[in-house]
Amino acid sequence: MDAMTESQGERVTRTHCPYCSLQCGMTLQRKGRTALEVLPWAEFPVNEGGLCRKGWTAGDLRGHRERLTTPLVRDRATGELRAAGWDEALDLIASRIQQLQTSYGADSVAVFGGGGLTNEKAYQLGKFARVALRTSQIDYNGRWCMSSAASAGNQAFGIDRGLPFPLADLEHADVVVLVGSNMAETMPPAARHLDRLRERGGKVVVIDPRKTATADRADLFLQPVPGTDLALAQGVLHLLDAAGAVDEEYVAARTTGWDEVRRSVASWWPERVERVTSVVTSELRELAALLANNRKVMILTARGAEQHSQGTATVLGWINVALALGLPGREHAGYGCLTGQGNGQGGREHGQKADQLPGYRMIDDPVAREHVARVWGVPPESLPGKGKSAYELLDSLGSTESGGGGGARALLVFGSNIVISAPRATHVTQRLESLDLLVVCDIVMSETAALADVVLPVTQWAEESGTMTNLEGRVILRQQAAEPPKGVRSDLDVIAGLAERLASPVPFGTDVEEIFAELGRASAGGKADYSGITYDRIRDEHGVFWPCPAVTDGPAHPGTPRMFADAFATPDGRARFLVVEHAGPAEPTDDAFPLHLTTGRVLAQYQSGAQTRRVRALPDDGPFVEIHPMLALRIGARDGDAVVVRTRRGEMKAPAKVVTTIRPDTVFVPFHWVGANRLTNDAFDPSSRMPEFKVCAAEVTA
Ligand SMILES: Nc1nc2c(c(=O)[nH]1)N[C@H]1C(S)=C(S)[C@@H](COP(=O)(O)OP(=O)(O)OC[C@H]3O[C@@H](n4cnc5c(=O)[nH]c(N)nc54)[C@H](O)[C@@H]3O)O[C@H]1N2
Ligand SMILES: Nc1nc2c(c(=O)[nH]1)N[C@H]1C(S)=C(S)[C@@H](COP(=O)(O)OP(=O)(O)OC[C@H]3O[C@@H](n4cnc5c(=O)[nH]c(N)nc54)[C@H](O)[C@@H]3O)O[C@H]1N2
Ligand code: SF4
Ligand SMILES: [Mo]
Repeated sequence: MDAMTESQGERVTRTHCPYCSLQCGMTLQRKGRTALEVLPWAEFPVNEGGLCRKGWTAGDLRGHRERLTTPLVRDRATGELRAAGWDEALDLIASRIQQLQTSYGADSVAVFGGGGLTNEKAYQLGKFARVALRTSQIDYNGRWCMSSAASAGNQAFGIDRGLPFPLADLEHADVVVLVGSNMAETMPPAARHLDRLRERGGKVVVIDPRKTATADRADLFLQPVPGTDLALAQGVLHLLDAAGAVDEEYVAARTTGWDEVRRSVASWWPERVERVTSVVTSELRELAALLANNRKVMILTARGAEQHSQGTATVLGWINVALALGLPGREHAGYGCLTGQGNGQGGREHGQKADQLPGYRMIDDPVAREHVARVWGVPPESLPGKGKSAYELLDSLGSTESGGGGGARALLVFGSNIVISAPRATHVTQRLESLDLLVVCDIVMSETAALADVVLPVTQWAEESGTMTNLEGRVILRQQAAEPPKGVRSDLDVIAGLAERLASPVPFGTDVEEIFAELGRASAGGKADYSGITYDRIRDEHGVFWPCPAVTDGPAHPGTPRMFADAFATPDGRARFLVVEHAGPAEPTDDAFPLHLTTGRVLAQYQSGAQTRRVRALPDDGPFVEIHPMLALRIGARDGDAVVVRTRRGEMKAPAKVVTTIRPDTVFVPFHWVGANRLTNDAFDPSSRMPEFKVCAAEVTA
């Protein structure tokens, strides 16, 4: 298909939405010199022309008056940011980095990436950190996104790909169970698959402490106490075993570890589950019966189940259920994670994660180091080892004299608005303020950029090309539709410019297709093998699913839309049942903080809001505190009254939104504005290092 065509003198480009992991296909039509009109791209199978309101309005950030168009440098005398030339800004960053590394070593400089960056940027950033900076200190905001599901997938299946099947398979299932996903608001065009499934007579189950717009589509809705999903999964498995619903043949042929897991759920009888989760036994039995009596069952987790100090264990608990039913590998059935950011999947495959090299290779594996170092043209022993995870990296920033953890003294941020989105954000902001050098590349003056010593203005989605990997593992093409504003450069230019000034042993290019080809070579033979994918194939095939190895003698590999039909990616090809124990939230409620605080999203805003709060067509009413009428009565607040939410970390004030759809013992605050993360707990999952964004102890007062 011709991606860029001339129609009636106007340029039309097929590309994808800049925001979430659905990566909806869209057509951009150039209007006049700079404006772009968003139009449907009906043939793209994931969204079939449908977009949510964030997608329809995505073009509004182009030509926005708050768009950054010149580098800014903080003037030491006045403390203010002032305009600077690119050479001045890049020279300054490079010389400060060199001074710091000479005095304090390579790890005194850290890099923080983002799951919204293209594969090419993520790859170059990981390589830049290890080769040009020689620092081990690199991680990214994807650690806060689906890392618990990634960790569980790796342990149970030997591989981590969000959905192991195309999204449209949902509509052919008999039952879809959504554990902690508000799909109708976080991926609206995906909800059509639920509607079609129900039209066919299939059933949707939603598990959420709030009766969301997604729960309105459910045939069965369970409303557990936040942080108790693992107990629920254990209870379901207990009932399935008791009912003889376990697929013994599948378990024997394709898995290991069932006997231990079977024993571990023996004591999770329904009454005990009800005491922990508050889900009544009849509802639990109803769910177990639905799962036992249907063949094509899909269990999908999202952030509600995953952003917990037991996130990995919780996902493993649900994977145990899926394995017992024999689902993974069966047609139109299985377990999957709904990833989040535009390139949440690809972002973690190419080396921005503290412990990973491209192709989903592990940085402490000598064979992986050897392979990647050869592609990079550097000695394997020059590559640093494993760094710290996102929160640990931020928590350690600054010298010990400044109250820091003796970690890095400089931080380069590409594609994250940490001040809003980090847990225990007040503390993290203090850590950022204690740095000797903070550099932020962004398209607008985010709250994090506002703290920086140097701000670099970069291109945004419609102004650049590159690949993204959506929630299905489908590698798709973002195609440039317009020229960037004068003065703006790509993240790739920034990386190349700094690498040159830092006397990198190898040069960094900026040609996206060449970078993609190198990424393919670096990933070849790894778990996420992209070596058989080319830009032309992506254009012709509506994206290509990894793994897709290069084939030298014979027809091209077709890509892998569906995984696990014959084997899992573990050494013996079998999936692992793993014993997990429910422990509950890291911070239980008590007399001082008797409520569960949970956080999440609303339809019209995206993440830290840096982008969507600036789009005028999207409603921006600021944060709110969602509470139940019974709680409102206890504290004497009415709908719209300002209320204060307090936790052990801090407090925030916002209008109450009184709704019957939330549990009376639970409070919900969206995190798109300053506030929610002043409250959240920085306890994290021992395996994925995912912070517990979804539950901590709180009190609300009028
Ligand atoms: N509109 C919009 N869409 C987005 C984004 C956005 O910012 N805005 N961000 C994108 C990204 S990066 C991500 S990661 C995805 C996230 O997509 P989702 O995971 O769907 O979004 P959340 O709102 O974070 O959480 C989902 C639900 O989890 C529930 N929940 C809270 N605590 C618990 C719990 O303990 N157990 C269970 N079972 N449920 C719980 C919340 O009530 C909420 O309804 O969305 C993507 N899409
Ligand atoms: N309390 C609470 N906190 C949470 C969550 C929660 O559910 N509750 N969810 C967590 C999750 S799942 C996520 S994914 C994180 C997300 O949190 P953030 O990392 O803050 O996500 P964004 O707001 O998308 O930040 C992206 C920034 O990069 C800029 N940007 C966009 N494109 C580019 C680009 O190509 N290059 C560069 N250099 N910059 C670009 C944007 O303008 C924006 O400032 O928040 C986490 N924080
Ligand atoms: S669902 Fe996600 S990818 Fe699709 S239009 Fe909305 S924000 Fe964009
Ligand atoms: Mo996310």
